[in-house]
Amino acid sequence: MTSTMIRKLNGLLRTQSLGKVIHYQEEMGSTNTELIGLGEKGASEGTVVIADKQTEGKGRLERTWISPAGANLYISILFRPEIVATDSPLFTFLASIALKETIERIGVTSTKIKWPNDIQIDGKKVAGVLTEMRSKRAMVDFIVVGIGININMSRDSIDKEMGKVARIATSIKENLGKDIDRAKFTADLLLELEKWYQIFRSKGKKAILREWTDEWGDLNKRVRVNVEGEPEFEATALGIDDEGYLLVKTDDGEINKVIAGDVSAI
Ligand code: BT5
Repeated sequence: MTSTMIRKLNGLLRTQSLGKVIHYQEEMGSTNTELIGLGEKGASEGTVVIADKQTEGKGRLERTWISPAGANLYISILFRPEIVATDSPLFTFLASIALKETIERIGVTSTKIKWPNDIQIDGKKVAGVLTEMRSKRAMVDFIVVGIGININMSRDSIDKEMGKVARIATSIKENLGKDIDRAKFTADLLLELEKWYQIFRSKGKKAILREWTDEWGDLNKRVRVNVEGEPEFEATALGIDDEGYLLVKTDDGEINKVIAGDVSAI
C-alpha cells in the first residue's frame, strides 16, 4: 500500500470502528510488533497498522513472513474484547472467516481454510494470520490480529522473492490473472472483520467456531500431523474444541489434541 492508497482507503471505509485510526509507513519491521507497542501505550480498539513492506515480518513459532514491497497487504488490527485470555485464539478463526469471504467476493472460487491460520488457493498459501495477545491477570488486555496476504505478486516475483517457499505460495493475482485494487480490498476486509467481530460479541464464541468448521477445508479428511520434536503421524481430522485446538483421530481410535503444529490433508 502506498500513501495514496491509504487516502483512498480512508474514503472507502464503511466500518464503525476498525480502521478509524490508521498508522501507515512504507517500511516497517513488523506491523504486529508496531501495534503491540501502540496497544501498550493505550491505543483504542480498531487501531490499524499497515506497511507496504516488512523487514521482519513474523509468522507463528518464530517463523518469517516474506513481505516484499509494492504488491501485497500487511495489516494489523487491535481489539480490546472483554474475554478471558484463553479465548484469544478465536480471533485467528474470526479473521480467517473474514479473509476467506473477502477473497471469494473478488472472484476466487477455490479458497480453503487450513487449521489453524492459513488461507489457501488450490492448495497453496495465499494468506496467513498471526494473533498476539497481552493479558491482565486472566483477562485479555488487547489482541493484535496480523494478516499478510499475497495480492498482486506475479508468479515470477513469487519465484524470485520467496526462495523455497515459492512452491507452496500463491497470490490472488496468480489465480485471477489480473491486479486487484489493494485499497478496496482492505476496505472490504475491514468491514468483513468488523461484521464477524460483532457476530462474536452478540452470539458468542460458538457462532464463530461453528462458522469456521463449516468453512474449514479438512473436516473428516485424512491428514498428516507435524508437531515439532515429535514423530509425524497420520490421522482423521475431526474438528476443533472450544479452545480452538484441533482434534484428530488416530488409526487406533485414539482422539488427539493438536495444540501447535502443521496439519496437511494427504
Ligand atoms: C503465518 O504464520 O501464516 C502468519 C503470517 C502473518 C503475517 C502478518 S503480515 C502482518 C502482520 N505482521 C507480522 O509481522 N506478521 C503479520 P505461519 O503459519 O507460521 O506460516 C509461516 C510460513 O508460511 C513460513 O514458514 C513459510 O513457509 C510460509 N510463508 C512465508 N511467507 C509467505 C508468504 N508471503 N506467502 C505464503 N507463504 C509464506
